[in-house]
Amino acid sequence: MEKFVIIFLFIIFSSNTYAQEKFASLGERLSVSLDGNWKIIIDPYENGYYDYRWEENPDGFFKNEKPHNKWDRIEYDFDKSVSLIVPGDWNSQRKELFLYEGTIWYKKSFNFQKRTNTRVFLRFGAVNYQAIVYLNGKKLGSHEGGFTPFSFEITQLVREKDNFIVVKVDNKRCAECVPTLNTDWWNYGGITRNVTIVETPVSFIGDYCIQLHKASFKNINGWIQVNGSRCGQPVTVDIPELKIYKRYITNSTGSLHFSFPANVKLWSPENPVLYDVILASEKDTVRDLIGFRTIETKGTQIFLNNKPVFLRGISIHEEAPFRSSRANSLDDARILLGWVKELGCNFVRLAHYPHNENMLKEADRLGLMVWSEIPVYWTIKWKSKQTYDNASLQLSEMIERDRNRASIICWSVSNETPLSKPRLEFLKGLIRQARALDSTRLITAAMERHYTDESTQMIDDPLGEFVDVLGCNEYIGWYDGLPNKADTIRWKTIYQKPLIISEFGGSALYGLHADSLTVWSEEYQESLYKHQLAMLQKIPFLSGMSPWILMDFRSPRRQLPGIQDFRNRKGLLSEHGERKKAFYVLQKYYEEIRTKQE
Ligand code: GCB
Repeated sequence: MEKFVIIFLFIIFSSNTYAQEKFASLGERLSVSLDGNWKIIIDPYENGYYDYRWEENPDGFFKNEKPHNKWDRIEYDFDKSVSLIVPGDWNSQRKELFLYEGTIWYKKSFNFQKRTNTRVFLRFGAVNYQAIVYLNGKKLGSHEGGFTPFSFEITQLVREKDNFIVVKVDNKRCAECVPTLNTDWWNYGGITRNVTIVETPVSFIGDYCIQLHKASFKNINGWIQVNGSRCGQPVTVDIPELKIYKRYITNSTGSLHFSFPANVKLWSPENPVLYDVILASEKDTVRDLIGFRTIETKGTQIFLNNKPVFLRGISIHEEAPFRSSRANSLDDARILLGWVKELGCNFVRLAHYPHNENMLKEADRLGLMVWSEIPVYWTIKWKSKQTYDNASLQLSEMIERDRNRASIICWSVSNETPLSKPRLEFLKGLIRQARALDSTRLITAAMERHYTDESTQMIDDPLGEFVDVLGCNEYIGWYDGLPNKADTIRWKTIYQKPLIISEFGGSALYGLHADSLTVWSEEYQESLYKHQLAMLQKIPFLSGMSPWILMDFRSPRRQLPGIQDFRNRKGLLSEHGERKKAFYVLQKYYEEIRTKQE
C-alpha cells in the first residue's frame, strides 16, 4: 500500500502538473494577490543553489529548512532575513543592492482555501531576469526574460496552510541573454511585477483574440481557446452596448473561430471608445475592455481607420517618475502617459522591452497608439540557438499578453542591431513568428542609417524589406555633429514604406542654462530639437517620430559627475518631472501639426 502511494505521488509530482499556463484577462478572475513583503536572502555566490563542486544542491534554499534539533546546522533562515516589497526592483529598495547583479532568493508564506472543482495557478507579471520557482519544496519550473508574464499550475501542490513559495531570481547579464551584456538602461533586478494566485474552473477560457476585420469596419473577427475543455462546449460572446450576443460551440481542440457583423464606433486618439466584452464558457467568464480599429500602410503612409495618420510620439522607459525605480502601478502609468498627452502626442514608443499591463490599459483608455518591442538590442548573439529561442519566447509572450489592446499598432523586433547575415536570418525568423501570431498589426524595427555623402542619410538596411514600417534612430546634433548639421541633411531610402524616426535627441541637465552651443545645457537640447524638427519636416516619407526620450532615466553607462550621475539626460523632463526647454519646442510643434491635420 505504502509503495502504491509513493508511486502515485511520484506520478503526480513528476508529470506535467506544473506546466506553464496562459490566462486571458487576469484582472477579472478569482485571484489572491501575493504582493507585499517577501523575505529575501542575498546570494552573490549562488550558495543556495550550488554545492562546493558547483553541482545543483538537492538541499538548496528552496527547501526553506529550519533546524529540528540543537545539532542541526542550517546556514540560512528566510524568516530571520530582511524583506523586499513585491512588486519592486531590489536596486531602489536597499542601498547595498543599488548596483547588485546576481542572485537573490525570495520567500513568501501563505494559506490558501481552495474551492472544489477548481484549478489553481501561480502567476508572475515579470521577474528580471531568470526565475526558478519552487512551491512547498518542489520545483515548479523556470523562466527567462525580464518583462513578460509566466504561470505554473499548482492545483496538486497548494495546501490549506503554510505554503511557501521560494524564487531564485538572477539578474546577472550574460552574452547569450536577451538583452545581452550591454544596454543603456538600469538592470533593475527582482520580482518587478505583481504575483497572483489565480483560481479557475477545471475548464476555463485560456486565451482569446477579438479584433475588427482587417479590411472592413463591418465585421468583428476572433477566436477563443478553452483550456481543459471537452469539445462541443458552448461559449458566448456578449457586447451589451452593441446588442451583440453570440453563441458558439468549441471544436475538438477546445477552440472556436468567429466573425459577425457589428456597427462599432472606432477607437482613435480623438475618441478612444472601448467596449465591455464578456466571454463565457460553461463555467468560466472573462471580461475585457476592447477597442476596435484598423491599422495598415499604403505606400509611405500609415492609415488608422482608413485615414492617414501622422504619429506624434515620444519614447519612454519603464522607470517610475519621482522615485527612480521600475514603474509598475497604475499611478505610474497615469503620470507618465499624462505627460505624454500634455506634450500633444498620439503615439508612444514603449522602449526597449514590453512594459507592464497598466501602461497598455492606460494607453487604450487615453487613445495613445503604441509601439511595443522586445529587448533584442544592439549586439545580441545572432548565431546562438539559445538566444534565438529566448527572443522568440519573449516575442510570443508579449503578443499573447497584449493582442487585445487596441492601442498597440506595431510590434518591433529589434533596436539598432548591426548588419550581418546571421542577424538578418534571426530577425526574419522573429518577423515570421510575429506575423503568424498576429496578422493585423504592423511590424517594425529601429534600424540604423548611413551617409552616402556628407549630406545624405540613407536607409537601406536589408531588414527594411521585411518590415511594414521603417524605424530609424539617428543622433544628428549629438553623437553626430552639432545641432545645425541637421540643416544640411537630406534623407533617402530604397524602400517605398512609411518611416518613423524612432529616436533622436540630446542630453540636458534640467536647470543648467548656457548658450546653445554649450553641451549639457537646456539651450543646447532646445536648439537640437529645433534643427531636428526643421530637418524631419522635409522628409516626404516620414510618418511619425518618437524622440528620445520623455524623462531622464538611470543608466550605468552615464557616469559624468555633476551632470549624469548614472542618468541618461536625454529626457524632456527630469526624473522629478521638471520640464526642460525642449519639452515646449516639441509641444508647440505637435500642436501645429495637429491643427494642420484636423
Ligand atoms: C540609442 C539607444 C537608446 C539609448 C540612446 C542614447 O540609440 O537605442 O537605448 O539610450 O541611443 O541615449 O544614446
